[in-house]
Amino acid sequence: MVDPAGGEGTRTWEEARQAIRAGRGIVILTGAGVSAESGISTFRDPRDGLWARFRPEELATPEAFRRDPRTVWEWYDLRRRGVLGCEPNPGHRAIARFLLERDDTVVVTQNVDGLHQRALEDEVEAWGQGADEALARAAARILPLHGEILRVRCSRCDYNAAHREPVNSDSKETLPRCPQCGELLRPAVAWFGEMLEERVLERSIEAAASARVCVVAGTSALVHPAASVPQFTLRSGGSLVEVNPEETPLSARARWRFRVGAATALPRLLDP
Ligand code: BV8
Ligand code: ZN
Repeated sequence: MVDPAGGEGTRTWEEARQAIRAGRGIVILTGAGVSAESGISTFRDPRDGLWARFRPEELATPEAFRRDPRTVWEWYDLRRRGVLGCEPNPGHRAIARFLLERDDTVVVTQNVDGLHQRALEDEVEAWGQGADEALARAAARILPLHGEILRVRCSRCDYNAAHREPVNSDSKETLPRCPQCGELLRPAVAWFGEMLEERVLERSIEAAASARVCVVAGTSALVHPAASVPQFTLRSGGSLVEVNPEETPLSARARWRFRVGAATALPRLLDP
């Protein structure tokens, strides 16, 4: 009997739910697919016009920024406006509720859109006393493996700050400059060919290695080292739950696979 939501069957959903709820130590690895239902195009979604003009592999690199910082900033400014115009979807909200409920949960995200953090803020809005403290504790367990698009950092010194203003890429002179040293500012994200932030990667691997279950949602599992994080859960005897309408290189290793969108599957898997 195939479950109307696309899983292998209601029993399978229940099994996966039990494994997640019973497990001490849960890691949730998310990719662009988790933000797709918020209206943010994924990286490998050929349908979306945005990628017809801009190729991530060509622009999300330090070489592209050195060669043509204006076009790179034009692309990021477009994406930043898109992110600011979007809302967290039920998948982000379910992850946020689970993070708030379970202090043994870590979210390792490849997404730079900040929607996990915003979903947390939305979820605690209704809280009264203790909301700020709960929010801070949960937010510290969201690990932005590839950085954050609504932050900038200096391409020379250690300046790093939140930055949501529109960026005018009309000329090199209108691009944002570092207030400390005057060098060009760049989006505070990890580009292809760049090392990830050491401490964030270490914490992600530590969390995965001690997790009983790793939920892998909305990622094609093609980008490394992010795609190797779930391997650490498997190596220490834990299980994978995959949420993705498509097959991925991790599918064969997943004990449960749900071929439905994250906004449908995550509330069903994570809510009490
Ligand atoms: C590094 C920030 C050391 C920028 C990004 C080992 C093996 C192979 C390759 C490498 C390797 N080591 C290094 C490499 C090279 C490279 C790499 O992995 N290349 C890939 C393309 C082969 N890795 C690196 O360069 C990394 N650096 O390793 O440093 C080093 C240093 C020098 C030289 C060598 C090594 C840095 C990688 C970080 C790149 N930065 N983002 C920005 O965003 O602008 S990556 C970018 O891709 C995003 O973060 C994105 O999240 C990420 C991965 O893509 P996904 O999230 O998976 O998104 P995608 O579109 O691919 O898939 C979406 C999925 O969702 C699909 O499966 C779809 O079916 C599904 N879906 C769709 N709708 C839904 C859904 N799922 C659920 N619900 C839905 N509704
Ligand atoms: Zn500087």
